[in-house]
Amino acid sequence: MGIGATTRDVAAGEIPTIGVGMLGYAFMGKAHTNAFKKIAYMTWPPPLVPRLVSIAGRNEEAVRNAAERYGYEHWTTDWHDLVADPAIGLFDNGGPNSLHAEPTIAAAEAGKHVICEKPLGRTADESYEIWQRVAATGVKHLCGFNYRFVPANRLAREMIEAGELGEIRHFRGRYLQDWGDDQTLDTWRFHSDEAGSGALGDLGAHVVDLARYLVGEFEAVSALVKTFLPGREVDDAIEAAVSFAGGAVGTVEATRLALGRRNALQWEINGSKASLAFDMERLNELQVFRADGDRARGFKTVLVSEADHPWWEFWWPPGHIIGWGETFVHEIHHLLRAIAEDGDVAPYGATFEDGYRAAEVCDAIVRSSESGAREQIAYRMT
Ligand code: SOE
Repeated sequence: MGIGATTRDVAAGEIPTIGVGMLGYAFMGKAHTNAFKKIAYMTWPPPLVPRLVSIAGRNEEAVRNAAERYGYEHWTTDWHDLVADPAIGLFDNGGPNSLHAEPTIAAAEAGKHVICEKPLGRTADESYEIWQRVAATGVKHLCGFNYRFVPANRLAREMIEAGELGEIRHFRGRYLQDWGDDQTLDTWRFHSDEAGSGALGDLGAHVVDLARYLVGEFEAVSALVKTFLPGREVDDAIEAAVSFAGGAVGTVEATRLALGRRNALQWEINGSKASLAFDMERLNELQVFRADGDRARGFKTVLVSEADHPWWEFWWPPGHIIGWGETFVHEIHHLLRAIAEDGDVAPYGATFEDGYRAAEVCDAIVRSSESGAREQIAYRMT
């Protein structure tokens, strides 16, 4: 029996590749690399085939092992090598917050498209500089607010855009984790020089971005920033009462001390015609309430896994649910398509301007906690 030759759906070589340089091999290096590899065969045909050219990290043994594990062609302990490598067309920054600015700006100024994990910078000032310097180069830029790429959250955005909720009156969002209670843990996330802030930039920024993505721009915040653990340099929790430019009001909360809540990014939106609610620990489900007079009315659970649901053309038959890691597949696919087609990352992906605007809201939360007053949100424009 002959041995069949594999014939690709498209002639070999028709799908261009893009060389990837990855800064960071830990949590985000793993999540992003998993996405790069899956895009090549699960989002068929991919907009571009990611080629894992090189990975950079501070610890030589760890980064060499990561290169071998994931299949990067090269590894280095100096991120400058990624910026200088002509084979790299996409620079992916998954490093600590203190290492977001310089490498990302350098990569963009070397003509490479860039993705940078959230928070973009440690402060609004730093985020603004990153946005401005990178935008000036003309490369595509995406800030890693991956929860925009949960199918349920994209479906919610599309329902809101279609007017199915009516006038939006409330947004209440909270990101609850509990690993912050582990005082034996030594992570850059606990050091103010490396992280900038604690739960605020790490978790609160996600809530702020989702609020901007689903409801719109913030108008003002009245907030408290709280550190519980003795000797901790950064905040453990934030609580904010917020108003939106469109008239809605609500709350933003983030904590690393909600014992029992492992990764509970939860939001609820109440409109004049309907309400929606979501919980990351049940990420395939969207809770929907329609005030349409139905006697059996009440929140219903929509399993967001139908063929016509966002990104489900990549996956499985209905009900065969996906996981947290797939949000990065959707996110990076979105960027690769923008690169391949010279399209826009906005409005469904977060650009560096979104990264800056989230930082401006986070800075206002800190200012309000210090002043005890409500702080208005004012964005610096280009
Ligand atoms: C915090 O532990 C963290 O890793 C965040 O930094 C990520 O942004 C979030 O997606 C998961 O939790």
